Amino acid sequence: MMEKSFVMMKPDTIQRRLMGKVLSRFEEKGLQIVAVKMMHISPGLAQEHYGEHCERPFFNDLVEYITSSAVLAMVIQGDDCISMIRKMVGATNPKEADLGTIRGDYALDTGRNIIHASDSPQSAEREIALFFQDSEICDYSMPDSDLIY
Ligand code: RTP
Ligand code: MG
Repeated sequence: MMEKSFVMMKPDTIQRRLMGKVLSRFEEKGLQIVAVKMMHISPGLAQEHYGEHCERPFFNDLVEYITSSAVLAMVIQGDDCISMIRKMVGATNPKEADLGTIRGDYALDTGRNIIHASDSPQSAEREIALFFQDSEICDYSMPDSDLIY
């Protein structure tokens, strides 16, 4: 089923100039980038986005990290892409993430783990609506889609 996922490169990715490499992985897989926005997240938006973790001991550090500098928010589209993107991202703790995943290849620390990706269709819908208006999501056809699907 065609799905949309919310994906966000965290501040460390931009600071370390890894945006292009990370973006290329999704393009090379055949996924379609349908929205991109560079932005500073406000503390309120960060708290809402990560609301499920509000009672966790790392919550304040997480909000501080994610609001510390610019992030790149994206919507990525593809067949069953939500679970596929989670596989490409790898485990939350980069030390446990398989090599070949984004976190496994580019990160060492859970607190600086490069990228966020929606973990379910419900999360994707909620997160896309938090960060993007419908009019900011671009519907366009790709000439190579017959080769990918
Ligand atoms: P994300 O939401 O950012 O895609 O990461 P995730 O699903 O792999 O992990 P999640 O459990 O949702 O945690 C959200 C983010 O909180 C930070 N974290 N720190 N110190 C800790 O034990 C700890 N656990 C999680 C990470 O930055 C994680 O990505
Ligand atoms: Mg999560």
